[in-house]
Amino acid sequence: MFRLVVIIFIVNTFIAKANAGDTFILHGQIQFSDDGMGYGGSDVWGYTTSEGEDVAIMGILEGVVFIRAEDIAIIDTVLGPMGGDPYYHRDIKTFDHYAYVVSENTGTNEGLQIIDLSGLPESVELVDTYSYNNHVRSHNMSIDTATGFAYICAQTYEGFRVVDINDPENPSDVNFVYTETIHDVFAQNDLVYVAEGWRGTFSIYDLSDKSNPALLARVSIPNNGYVHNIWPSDDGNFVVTTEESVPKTVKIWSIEDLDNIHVVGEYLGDNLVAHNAQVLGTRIFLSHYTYGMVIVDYSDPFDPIEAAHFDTYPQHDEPSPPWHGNWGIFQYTENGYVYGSDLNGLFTVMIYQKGLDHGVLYGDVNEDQIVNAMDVAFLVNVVLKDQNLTETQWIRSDVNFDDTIDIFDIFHLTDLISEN
Ligand SMILES: [Ca+2]
Ligand SMILES: [Ca+2]
Ligand SMILES: [Ca+2]
Ligand SMILES: [Ca+2]
Repeated sequence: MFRLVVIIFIVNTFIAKANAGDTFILHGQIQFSDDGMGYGGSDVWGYTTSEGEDVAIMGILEGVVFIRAEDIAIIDTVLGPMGGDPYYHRDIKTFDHYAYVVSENTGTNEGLQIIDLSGLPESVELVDTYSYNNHVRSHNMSIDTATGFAYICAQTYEGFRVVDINDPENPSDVNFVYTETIHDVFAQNDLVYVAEGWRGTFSIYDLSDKSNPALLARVSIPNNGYVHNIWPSDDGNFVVTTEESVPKTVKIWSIEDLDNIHVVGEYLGDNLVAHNAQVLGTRIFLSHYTYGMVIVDYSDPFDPIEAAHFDTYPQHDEPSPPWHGNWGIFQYTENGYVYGSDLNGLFTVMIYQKGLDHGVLYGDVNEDQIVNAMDVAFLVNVVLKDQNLTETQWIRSDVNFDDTIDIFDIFHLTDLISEN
């Protein structure tokens, strides 16, 4: 009898591990050269070919490099400007079969680089560079892929350019939106979210009328650090902000009511300063400087938890500055890859598989550390028979967090199980 119990326990543990938590495994790395001071690597983005092959695009010392994720093979490098910026800031986005690159540097191929990706996975081609009214440098950009407009942070750090790229090889500036300060921008479906640096604010603009931008909201972050980046949730009900100052947290804000935008949850890694946040589904993907790459589960926005972590900078977890470690992270791939780019030129490919939301806590209604059909059966009983529950059971049964337990929790739990 004792032996049987032990065996069941082991099997249970195994199943629970197979279902709970995110899987985040190192696939491979490339160390690109730095400038001798430990800098050269900057942001990272990705592109999937029509054949379904994932290609990473990373800013390195000499420009941007294209790397096939599957075998970590270097495909091509497009040279970029290298002068005037000790951190070699580059920011990359894609639209149609093009990559667009901005940089803080001046020199070779300066301005907005337009790179044709139709030759991937074999090669890429720099089509042209574009600048407008002597605007050559930029810190960051975002492309609203739904509308074909690029929003490019001004080189003066005072606002953003509105650039029409519907004719992808022939961009044209159509407007300029002044903001007192700016560091980064995110655009989707004509909404433009702006991280406003030392102004201590973020703002949301409606750009449906390109000639008449409307400021929908501007929020002052109490006791702010340097407001570094902002990224909305897929449903647009939340935004996530980073502040590039020790020890300011990554913040999750409810923006459902634009007159009452407020923080609902916070996270901070061991090194006490995050860099960039990107959102996909119930996860926040963080590049977190010396702490490395982090995936935060915010399926319960009030209680975000670390779901996975990989330390790209094992030397230490010290706060910055001096700036070291993970600069960028990219997770919008087709084949489960997540890319990381580090300031010292290190490129990382991880294999990622999302686990159940919030570990196994929510949905494990019968408290046996597994979420499966038994929990659905339990929940059906609860709903049908109006069964009395302990407090813990009640919390776990409200799978969709709406403070009632009903048939929608059963639907939600069934979805959870089928998604995993
Ligand atoms: Ca960037
Ligand atoms: Ca570290
Ligand atoms: Ca269970
Ligand atoms: Ca519920």
